[in-house]
Amino acid sequence: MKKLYSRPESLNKSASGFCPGCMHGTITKITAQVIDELELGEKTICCLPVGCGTLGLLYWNLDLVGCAHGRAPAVATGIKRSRPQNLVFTYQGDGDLGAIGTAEIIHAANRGENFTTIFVNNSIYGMTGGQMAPTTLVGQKSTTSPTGRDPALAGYPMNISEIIASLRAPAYVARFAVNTPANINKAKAGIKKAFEIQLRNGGFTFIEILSNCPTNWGMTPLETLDFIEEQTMKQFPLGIFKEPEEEIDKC
Ligand SMILES: Cc1ncc(C[n+]2csc(CCOP(=O)(O)OP(=O)(O)O)c2C)c(N)n1
Ligand code: SF4
Repeated sequence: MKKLYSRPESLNKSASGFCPGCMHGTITKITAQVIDELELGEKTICCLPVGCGTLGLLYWNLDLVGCAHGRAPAVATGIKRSRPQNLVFTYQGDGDLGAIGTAEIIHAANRGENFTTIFVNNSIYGMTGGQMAPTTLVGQKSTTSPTGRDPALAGYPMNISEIIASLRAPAYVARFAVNTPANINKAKAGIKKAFEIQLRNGGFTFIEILSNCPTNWGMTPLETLDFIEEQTMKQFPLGIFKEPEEEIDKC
């Protein structure tokens, strides 16, 4: 019988330690599937963040670098410039990328560095217990905004993809979600496209993926998927914000 589904080669055979229902596991899996499909497992270097994505140190069967909080784009810049033959990507949460690491991601994008960032936006600091992030929705409760985010005190959520797409250099900037099987497939296609652009030296590619945090949102996994559809997407609409001209010509 033909085997249709198996664990990607780019993942280790360890059990997941992500919380039950957390979509970090799915995003990790689809990224590993893309690396397998491109047969790039031996050539890929992943720069990991601080946050729940750090757990990837246990899961990825790739060359890995654990980076200081928010600094993965700076590390990826050095690696890709010195090893242009490798596929290089960062995997970062919204606290890591959109708060302490804002300078690193904006300037790497502005320089048009030829690596890919996978930005997992679950609108909260997951690993540290659910504090407000720059991406927390207006009115969304967190441990540091127990009555909901108040723009008068904390400002409005930051739409990082739109900010990056406003820069001249980035090649491909898109936002996906992983709340339905169809959206998971689209996110996987977006990751593949970003990697393919990098492989032909097309410049900086940025994939934002709307995700969840059942533990700190205080919801069941299924409730979080509805929340993404009904609330998160209002603030963070899905779409392609920037793509290479030749891709647009093909459409
Ligand atoms: C320099 C530094 N500051 C703060 C921390 C504490 N810290 C660890 S993870 C984290 C937030 C992670 O949130 P996010 O990036 O959204 O990832 P998630 O866990 O939600 O996937 C923080 C603030 C740290 N480890 N290092
Ligand atoms: S704390 Fe949140 S983001 Fe982290 S593994 Fe658990 S559910 Fe996922």
